[in-house]
Order: sequence, then C-alpha cells, then structure tokens
Amino acid sequence: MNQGHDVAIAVQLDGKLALDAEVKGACPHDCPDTCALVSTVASGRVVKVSGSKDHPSTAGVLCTKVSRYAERTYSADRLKTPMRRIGPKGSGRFVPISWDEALDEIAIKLKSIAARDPEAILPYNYAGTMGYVQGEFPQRFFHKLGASLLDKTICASAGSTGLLYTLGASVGMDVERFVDSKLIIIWGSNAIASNLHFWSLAQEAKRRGAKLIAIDPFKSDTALKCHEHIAIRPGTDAALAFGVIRELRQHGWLDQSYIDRHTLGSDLLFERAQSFTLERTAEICGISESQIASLARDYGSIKPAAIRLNYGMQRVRGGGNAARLIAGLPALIGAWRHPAGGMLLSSSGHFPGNPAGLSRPDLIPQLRASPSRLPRTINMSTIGDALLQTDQAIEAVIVYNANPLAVAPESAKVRSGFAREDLFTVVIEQFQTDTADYADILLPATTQLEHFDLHKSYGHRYLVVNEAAISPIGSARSNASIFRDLAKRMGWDEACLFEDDVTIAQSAIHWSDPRLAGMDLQSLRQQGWCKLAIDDAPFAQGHFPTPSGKVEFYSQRLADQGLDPLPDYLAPYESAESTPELAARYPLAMISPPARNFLNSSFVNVQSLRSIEGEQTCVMHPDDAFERKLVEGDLVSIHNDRGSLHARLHISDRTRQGLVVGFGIWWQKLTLNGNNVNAVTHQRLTDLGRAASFYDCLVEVSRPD
Ligand SMILES: Nc1nc2c(c(=O)[nH]1)N[C@H]1C(S)=C(S)[C@@H](COP(=O)(O)OP(=O)(O)OC[C@H]3O[C@@H](n4cnc5c(=O)[nH]c(N)nc54)[C@H](O)[C@@H]3O)O[C@H]1N2
Ligand SMILES: Nc1nc2c(c(=O)[nH]1)N[C@H]1C(S)=C(S)[C@@H](COP(=O)(O)OP(=O)(O)OC[C@H]3O[C@@H](n4cnc5c(=O)[nH]c(N)nc54)[C@H](O)[C@@H]3O)O[C@H]1N2
Ligand code: SF4
Ligand SMILES: [Mo]
Repeated sequence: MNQGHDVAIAVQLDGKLALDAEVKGACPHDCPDTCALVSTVASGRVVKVSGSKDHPSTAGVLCTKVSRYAERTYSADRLKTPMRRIGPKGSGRFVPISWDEALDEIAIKLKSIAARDPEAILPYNYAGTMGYVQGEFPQRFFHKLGASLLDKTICASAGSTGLLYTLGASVGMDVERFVDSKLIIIWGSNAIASNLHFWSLAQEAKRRGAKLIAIDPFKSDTALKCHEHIAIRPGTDAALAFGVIRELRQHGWLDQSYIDRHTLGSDLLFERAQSFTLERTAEICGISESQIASLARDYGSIKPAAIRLNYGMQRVRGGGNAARLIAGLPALIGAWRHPAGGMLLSSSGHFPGNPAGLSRPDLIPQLRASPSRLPRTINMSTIGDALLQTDQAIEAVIVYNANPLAVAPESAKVRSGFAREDLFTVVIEQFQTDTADYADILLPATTQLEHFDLHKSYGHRYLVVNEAAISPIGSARSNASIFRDLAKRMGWDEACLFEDDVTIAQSAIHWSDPRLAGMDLQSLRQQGWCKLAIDDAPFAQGHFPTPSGKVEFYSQRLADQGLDPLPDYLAPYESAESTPELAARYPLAMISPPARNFLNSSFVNVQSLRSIEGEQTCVMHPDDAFERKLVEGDLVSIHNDRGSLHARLHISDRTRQGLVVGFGIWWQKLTLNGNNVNAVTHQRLTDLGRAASFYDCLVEVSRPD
C-alpha cells in the first residue's frame, strides 16, 4: 500500500473529499471480476481510473471499458438535473424541474396508488451497480410500501438454481487456483470479453502446461486461443455432459470412493446417462463422436481438472438442468480433492451476506398482517407481458440500475408496455437510455466515482470497498440518498429507511462470521479489500451446503416440489428437434452474447467504445450466406414473428452452420433501424430459476424489404 492511498483514505474517513488523492474504489459493474480501482484525483477531478496493483485478482489491469470510466463519468450526456416529460412517451423530450418538485410529485403519486393497492407499484432494478448500498438499500423503501416483489431472473437464475440443487449454493473453486490446473474447460464463457482476470490466470496455467478446451457454439476470441474448441449446438450442453458421464463410466475413469462418500443418486444418474451413447450425443450436439470421446478421456485422466462454467450456456430452455449436470461432473472424478480441481460458476454463496438485514423484508405490511401473505411477484424477464396485463394492472414502475427497454426479451412488448399512457414511470439513471425516454419523471444518478459502496463478487473471494472520489456531477444523487428523501416525503419514520451509507454497508454482512477472520468495516475501508478465509479445497472431504452435505444428483427438494429429482436433457424451445414447423420458416439459431466493449447496454453511449464496436453485426457461416446469396458487408434483416433488427453482415466460419451471432446489447435508439437483438428474443422461461432464455431463438436472415 503506498503513502498516497493512506493519505486519501484518512481524509475520506473524515467524511470529506480530498482535492488531490488516490482513492480506492470497486468496479460496480455486473462482471465476475469486481476489480479494485484506484482513482487519481487532481484538483477535485478524477483524471485517471486504474486497476489496483496490490489487489491480487485485479493485478493493476482493467478492461478497456472501465479504463474509460472517467470519460463516462464526465460525459456531456450525463443527466444532471431531475426532469419531467413533455413529449409523448418514448419521445425523450423533457424539461428540467427541481428535486423538490420531482420527489413531491413521485411521493404524491405513489401514496395515491398505494392507498388503493400497493402491489400496483413495481420496482424494476438489476445490476447497473452490484453494490450492497446503491443496489439493495432501495428495496427497504419498496418493502415498507408493500409493492410487488421483483423476481430477478434476467441473467443467472437458471444456473444459480442448478447449483443450489446440486452443490447447495453458489460456491466453487477459488479462481486464483486455476493457475495450477492441468486441464481447464471453459464452458459457455467468452472469458476474454467477460471474465478477463480469469483469462489471465488460465493463460498462466497454459504457460505451465495446462490444456485449455472451450465449449461454445461460436469460436469466440477465447475459443480461438484454446487448444481445442468444441462447437456445440446451442442449448445442448446437458446432452454433452451425459455423453461424458457415460464415457467416464465405460472406461473406469470414475473416483468411486469420492462418489460413494460425497454424492447422492449416482446410480440413477448413470442409468439416465446410458441412452447418451456417443452416436446419440453427437447427433444432438452437432459435433463428432471423437470430440466427445476425447473430452471424456481428457477429463477422466488429466489431473487436476477444472471447469470454468459461465452463464452463456444457461440462457436456454434446459439451462438449469445443464448447470446441474456440469456442476456434478467434478464429484464423479474426485476433482474437488485438489485446490486446482473442481468447478466455478459463481462464488457469491461464499460471502457471509445478510440479505434480510440489508433489504428488511420484515417491513412488508402484508407479511405483518399475516405471516404467510407476501406481495405478488413479477418476473423481470417477462416485463413485456407483465406491463400489458390488464388483470391487477401495474400502475407505476420505478426503474433504477437497469435498462429494460434494451435488455429485456421481446422488445416490441416491452416498448408497448412502457408506452402505456396510464402507467406512471420513474427512471433513475446516469444517462438518457432507451428506458429513460419513457419516464414521466427522470432523476439523475451518481456514478461509482461519486458515491460510497461495498461489493462482494461472483468471480472471486474478496470484499471490495468503494469510496467516493469526487462530489456528484450536476445535481445527481445516489440511489440511497434519493430513497431516503422519498421515504421522508411518504411520511414514514422507521429509522432503517434513513440510515447513512456506511451504516447500510454495516448491515449487509455478518461481520462476526469466521470467514471474515475478525475484519470489520472500519479496517476494511483502510485496506480497500479483504479476502474471505476459506479452505483452498473446501470440498475435499465433501461438506457441501446441500441438505445431505453431498453433491445431490438426486434432489429430494426438487422431488418435493413435484419436479424431476434428477437432471435431464431438455431440447431448446425453438429448434428443428422440438419445433420442426417453426424451424422450416426460421432455420437459423441466433445467440446474442455481449460485445466486448459494452457491458450489457452500459457504455454503448460512450463514443470511443461505440467506435470500436462499429455497428450491430450479424456473424453468419459462409454456407448459410451462400445459400441466401448474401455477401460480406450486406445490410441484413434478422427477423422472426416477433420482430426484426438490421445488422451489418460478417461472413465467417467462426460460427457453426445454422447459427448466427448478433452481439449485444445496443441501445435501441443507436442501432440501424431502432431495434436491437431483443427484437427477436422471446419471453419463455428456463426449466429451473424462471430465467430468460435469450439464446434459444430461431430467426431468418435476408436483405431488408
Ligand atoms: N465485455 C463484457 N463483459 C461482460 C458483460 C458484457 O456485456 N460485456 N456482461 C456481464 C454479465 S451481466 C454477464 S452475465 C457475463 C456474461 O458472460 P458469460 O457468462 O461468459 O456469458 P455470455 O457472454 O452470455 O456467453 C458466453 C459464451 O457462451 C456461448 N454460448 C451461447 N450459447 C451457448 C450454449 O448453449 N452452450 C454453450 N456451451 N455456450 C453457449 C456464447 O457464444 C459466448 O461466447 O459477463 C459479464 N461481463
Ligand atoms: N439478447 C440479450 N439480452 C440480454 C443479455 C444477452 O446476453 N442477450 N444479457 C442479459 C444479462 S446477462 C443481463 S445481466 C441483463 C443486464 O441488464 P441491466 O442490468 O439492465 O444492465 P445494463 O444494460 O447495463 O443497464 C444498467 C443501467 O444502470 C445504470 N446505472 C449504473 N449505475 C447506477 C446507479 O448507481 N444508479 C442508477 N440509478 N443507475 C445506475 C446504467 O447507466 C445502465 O443504464 O441483460 C440481459 N439481456
Ligand atoms: S467490468 Fe469487469 S474487468 Fe472491467 S473493470 Fe469492471 S470488474 Fe474489472
Ligand atoms: Mo448478466
């Protein structure tokens, strides 16, 4: 730790901002890396945001996006004052108003709706910031109100539910141990784009002799740099896992003593795997039999073997079951015995968080009236349908940390929903996004450089603190400060609705948990970050956080809900296999993974990053392009019954035949025809976790009419 840090933090803890300092921060974005930041402040202005050199996982490196965070923060497009809509919804025409006017108007409106039915009010928020304070504190306000609950399913809930029923929680390997793995399977993950700091570790492992295999329908930048690439058909990962399990068993590559001691239901699992012969698996997955056999041989013989599973493989109908099967693989070969063996999808379950202390469900009035009565739940992945439903219609929606107009599936319906004249919409934003255009009242939010927060991570095991480096730009206010003020205007007096940011952060964690090894918030603020004290190989002797303490191939909890207790392969909703008639009209599968220089729809408005991405592209296999008489650089329409978007055609054999890739997630208003990839995606939900199935989507591509 250098002297500059010490000086800056001393001033910070005093509650004042330093004019010249290096201030410790945390990247707020929805990214597994949760980098520790250092903001260099000169004369009260951040001149540089860099990665902390001391923080082991950040190691002084930031991605291109966040190294431009100062450009984003000081952008001329920042919202600087509250505004009221004057044009029609969606037109994006507003006039400035004062904070008092804005907040009074919101409070009056919410009070009058709540007097009739508080559940007609819906908070819509996701991971614009992952911070405990600016992300979760506002929920106290909505709990006190008795508003509808939001089912947060747009990203990871299929996979996390798969983990829950198999390993017991979102737990796994320490990402820092991958350097010692000898086999790394990068499964449904484009790490170079979306998990950069893991990629550095995988490359170090490669230099030390590890073999890297990517399983991905598209030859992503990551797959391109692995020793092997298995270009699986989207949505068929569960079949591949079954094929591997069958092979492991046939060849005696199982660790029977680990299986006997630390798993439940392996015989039933093997029985189910029996029908996944090499021939059938190859047929389902659209790959060769030898690829499956060789994957199983490597996995059964190279030790220690590690899987970096990521969320790209669970955005399909069978995503939850696929995650269940893949999470079960390491136990079959006893990989958990070694610190560099096992798997990692998310590490968030390792943190001793206190969700009830943070969001305070005890404030919910319905629950207070009757212990079994909760407000209704609205699934964020079907917000389009939810806003259009007439039965107990949603009358007000308050959006923060999210941009549903761009990121939610089946945009035509989302847009119609937000266009409802009778819907009262508040959007709290840093920029005038697609969603902001539909606001009745638009409020300016601070960025990570302007507020305090505390972060856990879903990719590593560090808690990271974010100190404010500068005062808010314009009259922007943090989410926490806005909801404190609104609570006052609602006439409420519960002390927890008015806590300051540091007190809120205090409530987010069980500080006495042994994993914190005596760390308190004050010391954490001095240090900037701390690593959880967890065994290097926590599951070497079993002790999984499931009810049985074992890896549950068979889940009694699923059986109790009337669901299949064993994982299975479920064909995609839209595919030649399950919907041949639809596939005849729309023969191409489309996936829409993130563009490297955007973060979901964040950064799309940062000119320098948008220039690198160019425009919305559509990557297509040469045979598919030839068949359609399309050539490189054509303007094409990607379409199905739900809508169409325009894209610039790029022809490449990096994609499979029958698969097109449209990188996301552009702001609708910055695209070629006002539509992004979600014009064609649908609102059907995954098998487990009720998640969006963005990558389960059939389309046709042609020249626009
Ligand atoms: N640069 C950048 N980084 C990001 C983001 C971003 O937008 N941009 N978003 C962040 C967020 S919110 C998240 S959730 C993560 C997402 O990052 P990941 O968890 O890595 O998931 P995706 O990027 O959706 O998909 C990863 C890979 O899975 C492949 N894939 C698609 N369908 C399938 C399938 O059926 N099976 C298999 N095996 N592979 C498939 C895709 O081609 C893609 O290359 O990244 C985070 N980091
Ligand atoms: N087709 C397709 N669609 C997808 C995906 C895909 O791969 N393909 N990926 C899905 C995934 S994985 C995810 S996670 C979702 C992401 O969906 P979202 O979580 O909605 O992510 P963003 O689009 O980045 O929007 C976050 C917004 O929060 C704002 N924000 C940031 N910090 C703050 C703050 O402190 N206060 C306030 N009030 N606002 C703030 C940002 O300016 C930004 O506009 O998208 C999903 N949509
Ligand atoms: S987006 Fe990810 S890689 Fe980039 S700075 Fe943030 S945490 Fe690090
Ligand atoms: Mo996500």
